[in-house]
Order: sequence, then C-alpha cells, then structure tokens
Amino acid sequence: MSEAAGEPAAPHGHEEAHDHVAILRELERKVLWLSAWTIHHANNLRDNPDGVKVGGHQASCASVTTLMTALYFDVLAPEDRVAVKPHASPVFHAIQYLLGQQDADQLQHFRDYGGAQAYPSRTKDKDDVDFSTGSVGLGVAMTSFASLIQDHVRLRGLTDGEPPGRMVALVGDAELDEGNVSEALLEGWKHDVRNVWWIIDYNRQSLDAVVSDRLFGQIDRLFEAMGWDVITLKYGKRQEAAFKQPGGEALREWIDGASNALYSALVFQGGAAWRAQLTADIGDRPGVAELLARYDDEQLHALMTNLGGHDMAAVLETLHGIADDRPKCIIAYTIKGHGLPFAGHKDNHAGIMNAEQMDAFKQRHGVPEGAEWDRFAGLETDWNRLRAFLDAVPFARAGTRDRSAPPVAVPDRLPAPSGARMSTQEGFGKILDGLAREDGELANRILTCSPDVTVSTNLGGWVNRRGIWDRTRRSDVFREHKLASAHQWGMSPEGQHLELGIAENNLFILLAAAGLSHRLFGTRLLPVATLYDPFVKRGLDALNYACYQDARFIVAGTPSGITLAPEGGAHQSIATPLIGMAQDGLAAFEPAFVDELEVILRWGFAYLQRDASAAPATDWLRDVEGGSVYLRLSTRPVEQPERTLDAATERRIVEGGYWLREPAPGAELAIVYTGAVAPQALEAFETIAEEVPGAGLLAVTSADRLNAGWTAAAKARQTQGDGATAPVEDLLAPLAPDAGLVTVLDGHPAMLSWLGSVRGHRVHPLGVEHFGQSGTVSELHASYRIDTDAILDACAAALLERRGKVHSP
Ligand SMILES: Cc1ncc(C[n+]2csc(CCOP(=O)(O)OP(=O)(O)O)c2C)c(N)n1
Ligand SMILES: [Mg+2]
Repeated sequence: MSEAAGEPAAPHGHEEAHDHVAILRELERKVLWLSAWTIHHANNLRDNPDGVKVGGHQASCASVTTLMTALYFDVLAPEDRVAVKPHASPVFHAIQYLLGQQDADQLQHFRDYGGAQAYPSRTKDKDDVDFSTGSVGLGVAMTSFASLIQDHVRLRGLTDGEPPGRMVALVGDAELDEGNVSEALLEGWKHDVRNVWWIIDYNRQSLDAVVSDRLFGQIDRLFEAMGWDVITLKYGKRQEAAFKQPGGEALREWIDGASNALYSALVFQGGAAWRAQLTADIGDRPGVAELLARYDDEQLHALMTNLGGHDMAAVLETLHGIADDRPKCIIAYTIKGHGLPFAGHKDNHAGIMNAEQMDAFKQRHGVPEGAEWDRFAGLETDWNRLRAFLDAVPFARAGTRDRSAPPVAVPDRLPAPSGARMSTQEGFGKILDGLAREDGELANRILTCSPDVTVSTNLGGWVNRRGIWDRTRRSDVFREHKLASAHQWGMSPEGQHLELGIAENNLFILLAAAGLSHRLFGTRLLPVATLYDPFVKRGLDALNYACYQDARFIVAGTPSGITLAPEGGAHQSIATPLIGMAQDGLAAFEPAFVDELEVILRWGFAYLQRDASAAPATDWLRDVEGGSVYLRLSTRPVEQPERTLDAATERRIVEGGYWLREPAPGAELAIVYTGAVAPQALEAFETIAEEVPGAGLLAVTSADRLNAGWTAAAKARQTQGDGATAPVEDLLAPLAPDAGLVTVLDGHPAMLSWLGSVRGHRVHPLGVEHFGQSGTVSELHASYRIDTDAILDACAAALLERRGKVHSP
C-alpha cells in the first residue's frame, strides 16, 4: 500500500494524552476532509476531456461521517459485514485509506476509469467492500438476507464455528421509500432474522427535497411491528447537557416540534438565525433567554446542530450498548452536509464546494497546501499515537476479509430421469429429486428457494427429501395427523429449502447473499431458485444487483412464454429471453429436451464455482471466471429423443447450439428453434425434408452464449488479429452463403434474428410480440404464428425468395 506522496514525518512534542474518543473525533475530521477533497479533486483538479460532470455527494458523505468513523474504527469486528449507502462511497474509501487498505491513487481517480467507484462495489473497487450498493434499498435488504444465510450455514454446521458477524446497513432515510425494504422486513420477520443493524441516516433529506415530517413516527411503528428494537439517537451530549439547564426543557420541546424544513433552513443559516427563531418561539419561557445568552452565535449553532448522529460519544455509547442479537433499527439524527457550507440546504444533494469554499474548508481543517492526501496532516494527536491506534483497530486487524471456499466436485452425470414425454420443468424437478436421493456432496451444498411457487415449479420432490430450513424444528402437522398429502414439509435447522413469501426482489437478494456465501462466510452454497418466468421482471433490478456483485446461483424461470397457455395470458413472458441474453453475469439457456437440461445443469454447477482470480483478460465466454445461470423452462410435455449424447454434442449444448438434423453442405434452408417449440420445428422440418433435401434443423440451447461467442470472436480478430472463430460461425458454415434461416421461439423474435449477420444468411424470424390471450398451446401457437404452419409458411417464403421468385422488400 503506497503512502500518500509527501506525508511528513510525525512532529514531536504533541504528546499530551488524548483519550479514545478524542482520537476518533480527529479521525472523523480526517474522514470528512478526505471524502470532501476526493470529490473536489475529481471535479476540479483532474482533466475532464469530455466535459461530462463528474459529480459526487459531499453533503451525503458529511451526514454519515461520524457514524461510519465510529463503526469502522471502533465498533465493528472483522466478521461484521456492512452495506454503505451509495453516496457515502468516498467516506468508505477514505476510511479504508486511513486503515491502509486503499491507495491514494484510487481516491485520486474517484469515479475515473479503474479508480474508486461512485458507489461501493464488491467487484470493481479494490478495497474491502462487503456489499455493493447503488440502487437504493437493495444493499439494505442484502444485510437481512446475508444474516439469514449466515445462520443457515452456521446451523447446518457448514462453518468452522466462528462467531456470527453483525450485518450492518447504513441506510439513507429516503431508501425506506423503496418497496423492497419493506418486503425484506416482512420476510426477515418470518424467519426471525438476527444480528442485523440498520442505522438510518435520518438527515430528513432525499435527492430532491426535505422528507415528510411524519416519516419518523412511521419508521418507529414499521420496525417495531416487524419485531425490531428501535433505538433513537436524537440528541448529542451537548444538547443533553443543555436540556438539564433551566429553560432546557423548552429547548428540547422546540427541537422536537420543529418541522424538518424549518430545522434544515436554520442549520443552513447559522447562529444568528437560530437565536432569532428561538427567541421568537420560546424566548418568553422561563430560563430560555438566560440559556441562549450563555452561547455566542457560533456556540449556539454548534449546540443546535449537535444531533445524536454527529456526536461521537453518543454514537459509541449507543452502538456499544447493543448487547443482544435481536435486529436493531437505529434512527440516527443527522444533518445533510454537516460541517460543510451548504449544511441543511434542501438543494445540497449534488452540491460541491466551490474553490473559495474549499479553501476555507482546508484552512479550517488545518491542511497545508500540497498535503491534501496526507493521512494525518492537520490533526493534533501525536502521529505515532494515531498510527498505533489505526494498527489496533479491531475491524482491520485481520486484513482483508474477503473469503473463499474450495469448489464442490460435480459428478460425471446427474441423475437424469427417463421418460418418453416430459417437460423441461418436470425434468428439472426430477433431476433435483434424484440429487436429493443420492446424498452426494453436491446435493448437500444446494440451497433451493422459491417465492411461494415451490410446488408449482416442481421443486416439491426435492423439498420432501431435504426439508425446509427453519431455526427451530417443526413437524409437518398434516403428516402427524396422518392426512394424505404429496408434500411433507418438515422444518428444521438442517433443511435445504428456504421458502420465501411472494416477493421476487427478496428472491434475487437472497440469491445474492447465498451466492456469495463462499466469499462472505467461507463456505460454499449452490443456490438454486425457481420463479414464474414473467416475474423475473418484477425482480429484475435485484437480479442485476446479484449479478453485479458476482453472486453465483442457478435460477429457473418456469413456466414461460405463451406455452404456459392455460396458466393465463397475464403470466406469459416475451421479453425474458432478451433479458437472459443481455444480463451480464448470467448465462441464459432454454433447452427443449431433458437430456440437454442435464448437460446444462451439470456444467452449470461447475460454472458457478469457477474463480474470477484465475481469469485471463481475453476470456470471452466467462468460461474461466464463471457466473450464474438462468434456465427458461417450460411446462409443455415434449416427446424426448431416444439418444445418448456424445461429448461433442454436450459441448455444443453448452456453447449454445447443435444440429439436431445436420444440413448437407450447401444447404439452402435451415430451421432454427429454441425451447418448447421443438415439436413443431421438428414436424415442419420433416414436412419439408423431401422437398428441400439437405435442409438442417438447428437446436439453439443458448442464444446468449452463441451470441457472446460470436461478438467476442469478432473482437478478438479485430484486436488481436488471431483467427478465432466462434461456435456459431462453425455451426452455420455448411449452409449455402445465401441460405435462408427460419428462426422460431416462444419469446421475442429478436433473440435469434441476429443469426443472419453471422454469415449473411437471410432470417425469417418467428416469435411472440404480443401476449395476453389464454387458450390451449396449439391455439396460441397458431394465433401468434409460431406453429408448424407458420414455420412452413416462413420456409416457403425463404425458399421462394432464394430461388428468385419473390424479391425481398
Ligand atoms: C433505485 C434508485 N433510484 C434512484 C436513485 C437515485 N438516487 C440516488 S440517492 C437518492 C436519494 C438519496 O436520499 P437518501 O437515501 O436520504 O440519502 P442522502 O443523500 O440523504 O444521504 C436517489 C433518489 C438510485 N440511486 N437508485
Ligand atoms: Mg437522506
């Protein structure tokens, strides 16, 4: 770790004893300085060739400086994990810098290419970020689900018995508006969540405005109703002392009654304004005039802004006072921009000090010109003492806290079900059921979860064998009463299924936590989740969040498409194939047959466990670094092919496609299909086989991976000049250069349309662009034109066009 350039040697003669709290106050000042300077530097002192505003949030940083200083330098233990509100990223990086876990260079490149990130990022930041944040609300919920996962792995005996960490979120008050926070609260309550602290930065400001005065009462009630202890950290020690003076009670009543807007405005205006307002409002109450007279304007301002969240001693007392593992909501009163010239102003969210203000700020912090990045410049405590203090900080004693776990071996073959007719969803359930029965290490590491669709997505067999996870052992009442049921859902701390209520955000955030178990808790979990495919969109931001932090999981969206027919028009999914393709960190598959699914799952379990640290820079399929897997599965029973897949076909299934019927060299037509439309693709193929001998039938198991391979190979050729070819280029090579491709899927046709650009073939795309009509599968396939007739019509159009009888528009 490089020292900041030019940090001078520690001065002598400053050896007066400072107590612990005084050192923390000094560090707090330094953290405030560094975070403000980092943002100032990024905006004013770096080249900005494209002129786009860099930004940063000095005011948002200032409101949590005390809380974060207290936490990181004093309260937290290495096993604790923290989600920092997005805009406090510079505070986090400054703290890491002071702890020797972050380079000055990273701060100097805040929001720059390769520099410290705008919002704390597990994957992109170089220091010790526990949970990424950025999309407000998600990091908050993450702490609750991480705590559940921590308890899950502990109760199942998968850890070495280390003490449980506290999962801490520093929450912006406006984050509570995000519905996912309430969803997480309710789910946490159901599972009796423990060891979670949500410290609410109650600065009563959001991005646009001052938040509603009535929020405070609601927060209390909301959390208490969910079984949380609410601790209000409202007044600082100076205020507490003033309240004890004659006139003090009136002052407290005034503070309690002041509207958020008035309070904020006075914070901005300062001492004289406080005096005028207080005199007007309570000046005639006994003792008040004398009380006010004891403070000059500056002191009065300091008193009135001495809220609990800015008083180091009060913060420490509160946080150290927590002695049990019940979830805690700590409402810390703060001031947005505390210690900055625009403190309290409602428009301060994106405010950045101008050069003049920064000069004054620098002087106030005693930072000499040129010493802006020095760790200790401007601090009064003896620097050797500061160093010794930092070296002894409990949180940082163990160094970086990112953990790992060895991969779990994946067997050569998963228990693939036999059966002449099956849907991919049924096959998925049976493979998991088979795994549950076999009792191998792979099965023991699986944690399944589903938002109230466990039975209807075919996870019931697995759950019958592996049980539901719960802190306490509870028997299945129906079973005890000898009532017949296909579902025997005993609950126990050893259970391997986490049943969630209907909230897809929770599902994906749980997957984010479970999928990081190896990194957070040093023990491997293989999370497997199911949900109805259309509701992927309900949880989409949370899914993106999970992928962004590199959590590893398998998620099956089922049933899907319009093929879910009688399930109802409202549940049809059209866009999910494109989501699967576009989502970074997620390899999307849509198999048609169960043997393909077995291959994909087998590969998937290994892919989840690959290690990013081994990745070469050029790995385009993420095949070395790994990722998560999305399976789009269907409820349509399909005739299963009688075959044994050879190794080459298995490889192509994973690469994304294989010829179900090989084309002859120079073939003029190929039908390309994905997923549940396989039967009609096959039927259409057999119908044209006579007329178009040599035509091919291409099974696309993953348009996502085929496409990724194609674009990456093109990039490799352009940038490295090598002769890389992509699997899809090889696949389409036998066709005539002007062959037609009829593509078909139960989803948006764009997913396969790009195939035309691979070798210049003309695509006749079939797919679904509208939804909402219920009916039988064949009625809907006919109505939306993805049935056999539609495929044949498209084949005819393709052939006519190629043979020159019809010219394309
Ligand atoms: C999901 C989402 N929506 C919108 C934003 C843009 N945004 C960033 S911070 C913020 C509000 C910040 O208020 P608060 O949480 O109270 O934090 P403060 O700035 O007061 O510290 C908004 C709307 C976002 N980051 N994420
Ligand atoms: Mg706020």
